[in-house]
Amino acid sequence: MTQAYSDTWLEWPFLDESHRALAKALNAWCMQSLGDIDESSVDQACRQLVADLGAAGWLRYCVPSGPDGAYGGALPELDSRSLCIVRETLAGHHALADFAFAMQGLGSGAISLAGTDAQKRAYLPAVARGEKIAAFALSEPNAGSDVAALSCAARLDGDDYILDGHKTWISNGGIADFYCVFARTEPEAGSRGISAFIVDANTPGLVIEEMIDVISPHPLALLRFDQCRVPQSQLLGQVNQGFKLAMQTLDVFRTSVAAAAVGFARKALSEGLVHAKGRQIFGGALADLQLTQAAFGDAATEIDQSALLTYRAAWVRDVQKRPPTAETAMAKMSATESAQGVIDRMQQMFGGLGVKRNHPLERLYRDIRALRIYEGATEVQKLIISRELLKEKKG
Ligand code: COS
Repeated sequence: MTQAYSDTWLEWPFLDESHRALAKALNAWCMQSLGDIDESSVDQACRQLVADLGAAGWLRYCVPSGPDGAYGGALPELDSRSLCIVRETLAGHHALADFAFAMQGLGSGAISLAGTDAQKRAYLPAVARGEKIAAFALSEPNAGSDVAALSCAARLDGDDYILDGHKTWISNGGIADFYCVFARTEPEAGSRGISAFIVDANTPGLVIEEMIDVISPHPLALLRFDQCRVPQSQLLGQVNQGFKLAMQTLDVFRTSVAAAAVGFARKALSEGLVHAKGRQIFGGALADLQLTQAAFGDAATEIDQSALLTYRAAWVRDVQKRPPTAETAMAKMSATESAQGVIDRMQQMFGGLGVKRNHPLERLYRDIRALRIYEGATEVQKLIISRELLKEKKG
């Protein structure tokens, strides 16, 4: 039997047998387990998804395995290609499932990269089992793209740090068990005066000030730190090195945002193809029209371009073992921007149905939008790529 074209990407040289097996096994699990998700409460739906993904073992790809498996991960190191395969596959089934997986990884990523052995043992196994929900708290009302301008303060008081300030757009805010919080430990020192902390959700002084409703609803909150006392043992990595830790964490997880975008785009194309073959118009099938065929030609090519950039970036980190900063930024920018276009074009083919509430294309149209913004907007990715190039050419 000839292989379906839409599966051939799994044969690309960036991936190995373990990735191919992972994609197939996860896809089979999704078909069985992600059919009926009760979304009447997104908070409850996400808690349940984290528990289910944990029980099935998929969250083990969010953390490293550690000595004698002590950190609970599937592999010795975070493997970007596995993270991408999981997100692309989940995104092709349900955006909330992708979200639940992604945030376990991003929310604990700074611990995986820079935590002490004790911190890793305390948090990572529970993240991998789906028993602790993780969150990454970097953005502030006045510091999003310009994140070095953040002002949430952490000052040393005896053996504790005291945190004061706000964090916003915090995914899993309100349902998380702990937050990796980036706060200013050195006033006036810009990016060199930021440190990271693990703050347990029940710490007095950590207040969920507002739950934020967005077009593709998921748990999202504005947090307030009000004299929030955190022991020094919760400092994550070196003092004043938090900005670099945030950037390194994003270098890993931004690639997986690109993969999720590819998953959404593939789903849109697949829905469009089925629809165009069945829909009768002007005495034939919608698929017979050259305008329809042109849309498919563009969509399939853009999806492969994005997927190639995505798995190239993941491979650079996993196999070449060098920081994939520029490659990741290219993948994130290209995949999220082009997925929005692919989804829009496929939605157009459905006419009125495509904008009907909860039609698969209507959902995808909303689900993709935030990916062009979160974990570094497209405009920031352009800056990152260009800085990497200019660094090489000293004027
Ligand atoms: N890995 C390691 N170190 C990095 C790094 C990376 N990917 N990127 C930057 N750094 C280091 C730099 O080398 C520099 O180090 P020194 O102080 O030793 O010179 C330091 O961090 C500051 O870097 P830079 O000068 O480039 O910082 P800027 O303030 O100009 O910020 C951007 C650069 C815009 C790229 C950064 O703020 C950014 O990524 N913003 C988007 C943030 C984001 O994704 N927000 C969403 C939050 S999650 S939803």
